[in-house]
Amino acid sequence: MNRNTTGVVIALIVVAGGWYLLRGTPVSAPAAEAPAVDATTAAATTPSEVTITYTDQGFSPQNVSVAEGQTVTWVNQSSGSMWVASAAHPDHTVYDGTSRSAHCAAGYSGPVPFDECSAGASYRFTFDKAGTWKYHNHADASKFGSVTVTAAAAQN
Ligand SMILES: [Cu+2]
Repeated sequence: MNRNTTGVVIALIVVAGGWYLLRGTPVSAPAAEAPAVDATTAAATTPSEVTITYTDQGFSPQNVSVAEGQTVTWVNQSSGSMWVASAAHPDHTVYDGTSRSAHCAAGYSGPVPFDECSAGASYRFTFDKAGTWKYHNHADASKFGSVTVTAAAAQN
């Protein structure tokens, strides 16, 4: 008798709990926000983040343009290693003037270098200098690309 009663009580709790949870489920997902289209900012429609994939064929897209302050993410989908680094191989001095032996050293406290400093599955870098910055895969310098950073437009 006690077992039966316990079973009934548990069944009721499960049913009531399920009803409660389902009752709280929205019937439809909230509508996605419509992208704001503003002719005055048409030139600045670059997404806030740009993703570059690295495969056995190289970086894709190979050349991208971003605005100052934007972040680029590289994702390794190749069968080998990816170590994104500023030109020029092997010292990687072009972006910030410091060499790999300096900016990849333990204890380095200067500006964040455009150098992954080791191979990894993905790498993110935020560009805060205008210019065209060439980079390559330090683990396979025959693979390269560029990021063109345009100065943020002055706001009136
Ligand atoms: Cu290199």
